[in-house]
Amino acid sequence: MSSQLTQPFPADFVWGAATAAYQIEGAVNEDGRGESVWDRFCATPGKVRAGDSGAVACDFYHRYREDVALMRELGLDAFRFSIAWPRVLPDGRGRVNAAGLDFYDRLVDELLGSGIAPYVTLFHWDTPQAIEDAGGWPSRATVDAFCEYVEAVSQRLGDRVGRWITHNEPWVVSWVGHGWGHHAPGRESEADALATAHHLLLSHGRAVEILRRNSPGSQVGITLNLDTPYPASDSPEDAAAARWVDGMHNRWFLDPLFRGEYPEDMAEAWAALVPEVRDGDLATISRAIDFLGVNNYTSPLVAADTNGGRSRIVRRNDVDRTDMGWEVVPEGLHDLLLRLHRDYRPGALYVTENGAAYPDVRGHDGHVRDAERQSYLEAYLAGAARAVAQGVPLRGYFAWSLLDNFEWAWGYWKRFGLVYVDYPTLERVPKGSFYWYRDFIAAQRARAAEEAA
Ligand code: IFM
Repeated sequence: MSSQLTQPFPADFVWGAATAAYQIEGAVNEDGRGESVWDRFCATPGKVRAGDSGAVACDFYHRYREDVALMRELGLDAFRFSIAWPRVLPDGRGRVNAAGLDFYDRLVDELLGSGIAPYVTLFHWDTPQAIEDAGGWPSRATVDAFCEYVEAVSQRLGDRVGRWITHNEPWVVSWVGHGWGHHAPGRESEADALATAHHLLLSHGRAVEILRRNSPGSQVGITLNLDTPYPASDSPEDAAAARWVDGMHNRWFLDPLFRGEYPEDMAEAWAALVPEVRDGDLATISRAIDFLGVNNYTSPLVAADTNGGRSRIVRRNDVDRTDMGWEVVPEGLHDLLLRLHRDYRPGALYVTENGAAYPDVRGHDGHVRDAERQSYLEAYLAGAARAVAQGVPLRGYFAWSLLDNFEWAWGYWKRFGLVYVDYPTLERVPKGSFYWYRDFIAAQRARAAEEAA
């Protein structure tokens, strides 16, 4: 049981772990899967560290039964995974590949048979290359293509999937993939980034309507990567800089989703870049959803940029860092949850990702000791528990990630898993944090049962 946690989580709190298709599945050329932008990006020299790719990854495509057994051992209530659009529609649109859907059908049944609820993300970044070639997310036509894909998936799985997440981290897709080119498809255009953001949001709203029709009774949400930008001082300049970062990371997505409008200050600043927003778009984007998924790892300290920029991130010297260099700021998650509840009132919230990379090694005795990850998780869970005690309707928590996996442009160098993956053999080795999380979940359940008795 956590030393830091003072408040217990509610009895019906959902305990989970999260993954994404391209990061774990491998089998990129099997059963009719088409090419994705990540296959292409990985094959482009210099884009991904050490030339790594998701071609094999954790081979989850073939080993999912073994991994579901690990989830059972953990005592998970839920597993969050994503569906690869190019497995379902290899050409992006048109022909549906039944063999691709069969895989997810088998996975969903395996989970349900194990008492684990599937939380399905529809888009976790693997756009079909054919869609990119036709204009990609900066093009409005991709919204229609995404809807075709959502129709196909929800017609097949809508009877058994109870939780749908339309998109994962549209900010990352927009800025990291289209604005700065560090992720697939590698575009470097601010206008493309903002067009992508609008089309992702619009496709989310359209998908909500499709999912309600094809998967009645299910709950639908979206996952955003959000943080708490703290001003570095009390000065109005630092406050304005933190507000800018908040606008870019958070409000640009939250305001249209929950208020049906883009934030005025940001829209003004980006006036020359924003794409066409047609009548009705914002009503579609702000269709009612059942929950907001929150991915949070760190929170920045922000100061005014004296070199003429809008803001500058200040390095903290008094906090720990993960192997990504990300600062460990658990109060950032607590403050974020409170702020989301106060300002946007989503009916329910889930932490759909939280976790840390550390340079794990397997000891001579075969064990992986990752005390730092355990402390990280304990501290963030304590922050989440405080938010629940303060009235935030947080309904579940998903650790990122079940397995070490393909960490995008970092390749296999960064390990986020509760389970160590020995890539040459693909052997799974539960880390210390795996056993800690298992015991933590069990202790939470025992405490809730005692209170109910
Ligand atoms: O691995 C990613 C995941 O795909 C999206 N959220 C952040 C994780 C860690 O970088």
